[in-house]
Amino acid sequence: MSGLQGSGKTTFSGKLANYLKTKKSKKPLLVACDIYRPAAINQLHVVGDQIGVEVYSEPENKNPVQIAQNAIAYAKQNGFNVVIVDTAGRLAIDEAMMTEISNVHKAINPQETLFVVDAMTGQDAVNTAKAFNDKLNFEGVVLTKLDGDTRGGAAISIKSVVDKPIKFIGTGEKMDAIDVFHPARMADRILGMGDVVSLVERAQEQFDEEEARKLQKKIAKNQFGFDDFLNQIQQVKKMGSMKDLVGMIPGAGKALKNVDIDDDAFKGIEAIIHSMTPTERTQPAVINGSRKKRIAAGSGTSVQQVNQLLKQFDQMSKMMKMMQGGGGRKMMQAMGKMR
Ligand SMILES: Nc1nc2c(ncn2[C@@H]2O[C@H](COP(=O)(O)OP(=O)(O)OP(=O)(O)O)[C@@H](O)[C@H]2O)c(=O)[nH]1
Ligand SMILES: [Mg+2]
Repeated sequence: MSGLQGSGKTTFSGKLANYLKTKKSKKPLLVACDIYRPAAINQLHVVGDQIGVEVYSEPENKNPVQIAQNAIAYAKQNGFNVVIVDTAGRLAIDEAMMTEISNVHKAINPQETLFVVDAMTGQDAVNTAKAFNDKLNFEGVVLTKLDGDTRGGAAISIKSVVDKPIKFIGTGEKMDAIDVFHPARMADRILGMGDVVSLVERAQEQFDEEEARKLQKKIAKNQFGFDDFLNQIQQVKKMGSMKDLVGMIPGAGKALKNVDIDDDAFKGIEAIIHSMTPTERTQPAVINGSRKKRIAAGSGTSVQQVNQLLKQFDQMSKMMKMMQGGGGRKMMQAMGKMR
């Protein structure tokens, strides 16, 4: 096991031993080669006790190469068929420590050398992986702490930089929180995030600061009218089709897979606004019964639809006004009433 300090080597060593013992009927031996951190040996013993796997350690020996070699000999004599060597965490820039792990590696010539990396470290992990790979030419990667918010985007980068497979993922602190790596699942996970990123990017592309400032002034002066509303709809439409946009919301794509999203959800609203006179657009209050009838007829909608839009517009205007005043609490109250 190789990797940075705190990446999860010791925890994963335990998880792997447990996995091999319970799922693959192996008899593993854990080896404590971290001679630096005072409690490291003890930590591995605690892990070993938890899963009922023997731990080989030499508390007095300060030579990890020797300890590893002795452990292999001990394993051979005592009927173990897998030896898992836990090593001390080290920085890739620490030459002495990198030489040490390289020496352990050469001395015992393991069938598999795994590079353990904390999924939360992001792009830094890529550089580290490269440095360790240059030294050890490891067989595979273990991505730990994938139970957090992290999406594991670094996984793809590591794969492409060192061209080594990700073999396992760690998804928790407990000994059974280990999974064999499934590329498809990871892709889903990463794409879930990537789409939100593109959604935000698209919104930013359409966002015009100058326009936003003007709009803010209008709202403050209570001058936000249907023309501005129409404008906002155009902005949203520029971001792409409704189906595309909804698909970018994590989870929504799957949930709404079979739901037909009307790509022109705004069509009716636009038609209604287009049928209003300039006065009606800036002062919706003048829209009385006969005007509503005229607007409905002109837009090919019903008076009911016109009413609905007027009501929504009214609520929206009120809400915007409150946001301007910084009255967050008032707004929440208003929203409560709306429901
Ligand atoms: N949530 C979560 N925590 C983990 C996971 N793997 C390890 N940890 C935690 O991360 C911390 C560091 O784990 P260790 O296994 O001690 O890491 P290490 O690489 O051996 O650390 P050093 O020996 O100090 O270099 C511990 O608190 C672990 O419980 C994981 O998959 N998920
Ligand atoms: Mg450790």
